[in-house]
Amino acid sequence: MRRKEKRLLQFAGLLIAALLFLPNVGLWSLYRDRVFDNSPDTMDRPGGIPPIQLNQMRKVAQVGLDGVRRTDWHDYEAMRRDAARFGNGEQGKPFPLTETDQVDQAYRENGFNIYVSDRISLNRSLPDIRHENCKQKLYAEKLPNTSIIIPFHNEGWSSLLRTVHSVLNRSPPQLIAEVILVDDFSDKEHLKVPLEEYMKRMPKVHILRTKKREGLIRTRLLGAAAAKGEVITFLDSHCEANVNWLPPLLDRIAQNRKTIVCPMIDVIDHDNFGYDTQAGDAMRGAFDWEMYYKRIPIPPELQRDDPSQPFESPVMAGGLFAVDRKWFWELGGYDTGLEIWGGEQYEISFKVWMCGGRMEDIPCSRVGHIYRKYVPYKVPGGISLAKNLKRVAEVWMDEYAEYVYQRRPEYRHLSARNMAERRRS
Ligand code: UD2
Ligand code: MN
Repeated sequence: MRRKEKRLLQFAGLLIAALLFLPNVGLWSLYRDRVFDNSPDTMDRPGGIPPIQLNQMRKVAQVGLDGVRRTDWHDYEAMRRDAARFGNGEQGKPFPLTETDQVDQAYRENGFNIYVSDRISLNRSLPDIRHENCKQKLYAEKLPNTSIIIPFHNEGWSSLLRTVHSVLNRSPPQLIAEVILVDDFSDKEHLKVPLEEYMKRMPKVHILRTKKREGLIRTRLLGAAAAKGEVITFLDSHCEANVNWLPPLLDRIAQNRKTIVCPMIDVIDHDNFGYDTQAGDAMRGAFDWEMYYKRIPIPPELQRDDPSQPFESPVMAGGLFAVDRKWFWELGGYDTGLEIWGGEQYEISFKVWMCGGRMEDIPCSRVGHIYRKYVPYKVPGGISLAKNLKRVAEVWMDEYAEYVYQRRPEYRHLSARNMAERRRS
C-alpha cells in the first residue's frame, strides 16, 4: 500500500513537472512568449495561446531524387504567436469604420485610409489563406539570400513600417541579407530623421535617398545597384508579407537562376485594411493593345491539377518580384529612360522571356498590397505614362507596336524622350 502511494506521488510529480516545463505546451512556454516577444504591441488572446497542432510539427529534411536536401521552412513558433493575436485589424480582419473615419482627409496624402492604418499594429497577424498543399511543402535547405528593395515616395509612416515589420517577422533571418529602403526624394518630415532614428533598432535595414525625384524605376535601380544579396526582391512600400512567403520564391530561383518569380498579390482594402485574395485567384497577368495591364483566367490547357504549383506568367503586375541579382543586370536592369511610373513591368517581362529566362507566379507565396483609391503624389510636368508605354512598345514590340498605334493613334506623335539614344546603344 505504501509503495503504491509512493508511485502515485512520483507520477503526480512528473506530471506537474511536464505541465510546467514541456516546450510549447508547458506553462513555461507561456512565460517565455510574454517575456521574449518584446514587440511594443503584442496582444494575446484572452483564452490563452492555442495549442500547437499535430500537422504543425516541423517535418524533417528529405533528400529528393535530384539529390537536393529539402526542409520545412515554416516558423511554427511565429505562426502560433500570430494566431494568438487579437485586436484592430488582427488576422487581417477589416477595421470597424465609422463615418468620421472616412473623411476625405484620411485618404488625401496616401490614396488609402491612413487613420485606419495608424490604428492597426505594425506587427499585425494575417490569415493564412494559402492552398492546403502549400502547408506541406518542403524547399531546398540551401537557398540563396536576398536583398529586399522597397522604393518609396512620400509613403505613410505606418504603412511603410508595417511593410518592413511584416518582412522581418515572416522571413527566415538567414535569408534576408538586408532591407534597402530607397527614398525617392520625399518631402514628408516623418521620412527624414524620424525614419533614420527608428531604423537604428533594425540593423539589417538601410536607407538610401535619390538626389532628385527619379520615379519608381530609377529609384529601384539605385537600390539594386547597392544590393549585396544573391537575389533581389522588390516590394512596394505598402505591403504585408504573409506566412512563409519567401522560401517558395527563392527555391524556384535556386532551381533555375533565370526564373523571375512573383508572389500572389493579395488585396489590403484601402478603406478598412481587410486582407483578402484578388478576385479570381487562378488568373495571370496580360495586357491589351492599349497596353493596359489586366488579369485573365489561366487557359484550361495550362491549368495544373495541383493549384499550389508555380505557373508561367506572360507579364508581371510590376511591384512585387524576386530575381537573381546577376541575372537582373545581365538583362540590363530597367530602361533608365522610363519616367516616374508605369511600363517597366512590360519591359522586364518582355526581356526575361526574350533572353532565355522565364517568369512564374508562385501560389504558395502571398503578399498583400494596398491598391490605392487614387494616386496621391504629383507627377512632374511633361511626363506621362503614355510616353513610357510608347517607349517600351517601340523598343521591344517591333511590328506589333503598330497594333498599339491603331488603338492609340495619339501615341504615334508622342516623343518618348531618350528613345533615339536608347536605340543607338
Ligand atoms: C503597380 C505596381 C508598381 C509599379 C506600377 C507600374 C504592384 C502591386 N504595383 O502600381 O510596383 O510596377 O504598377 O509602374 O504590382 N514610387 C516612387 N517614386 C515615384 C512613384 C512611386 O518611389 O515617383 C514608389 C511608391 O512609393 C511605391 C512604388 O514606387 O512603393 C510603386 O508605386 P505605386 O504604389 O504608386 O504603384 P501601383 O501599386 O499603383
Ligand atoms: Mn503600390
